Amino acid sequence: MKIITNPSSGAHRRNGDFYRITAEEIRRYKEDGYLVLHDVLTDEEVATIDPWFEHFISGSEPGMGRDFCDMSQPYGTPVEEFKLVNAMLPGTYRPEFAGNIFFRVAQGIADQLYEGSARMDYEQFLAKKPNKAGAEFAMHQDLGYWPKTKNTWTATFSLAMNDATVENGCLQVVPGTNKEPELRAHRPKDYGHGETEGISRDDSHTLVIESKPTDEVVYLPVKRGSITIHDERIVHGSGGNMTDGWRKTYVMAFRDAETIAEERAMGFTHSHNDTVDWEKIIR
Ligand SMILES: O=C(O)CCC(=O)C(=O)O
Repeated sequence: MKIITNPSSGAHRRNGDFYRITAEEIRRYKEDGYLVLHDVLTDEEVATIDPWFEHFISGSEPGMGRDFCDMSQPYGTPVEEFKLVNAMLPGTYRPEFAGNIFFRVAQGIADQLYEGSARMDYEQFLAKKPNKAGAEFAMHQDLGYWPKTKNTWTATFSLAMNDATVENGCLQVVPGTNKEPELRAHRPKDYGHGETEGISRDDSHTLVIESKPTDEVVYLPVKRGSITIHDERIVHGSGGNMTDGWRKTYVMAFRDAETIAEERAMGFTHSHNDTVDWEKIIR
């Protein structure tokens, strides 16, 4: 099992809301499609997000529709049976949460990666319940979920709200897949019914790809307050939670301002309540 870390990063990189990354890290991110940065937020800073996280993951925010769902099971799964709890767009539902410390620090890192054109596109809270082997996030490429746009670059930040470990289902990536010339085929997850015929994105938001025998997974465990960043093409996902505790992460994606405008013009906001015609806008 290969575990990737980045010991030279750490709290010494912070100055106010700014977290400095090195030219070598920018080069590596562009080459490898992912990056690990340690101690990006302090424990106290993450603690300011904790109550929001609990509020959304417990399903306490009213009126979310499909934006409160399980990413490992079909829409309509009873809440008490959720394994991989997903709350989309927390700062849209509660604007007073937008502009939080994670956003401010991540924006500064995104600006270093993409020289000033990066804007926040969407965010989500993900939480794997304890002892849920099925709380897997199926392997995918993020671009496989999204409509076709002229520009595709994306930096997706994932802040560990608690320690993410191999055992509780931390992020896994397949290095090199970010350089594959073609995006892999994605299909709706079949939830064990044995066939995907007739299953659409209206039934299942979760998409899956076929893994290749050459795919070599590496694991990105990170402590609370540390982050991973991945690009839009790298094959990634995460395993089930085999521990007695939760795994909690706060995902925030940055894209070019024009790309976001293009998405919105298609009616695509990353809300699972969007009523886009996938046949028309899928890549
Ligand atoms: O952190 C995870 O479990 C997977 C999240 C993911 O696939 C993503 O942020 O694109």
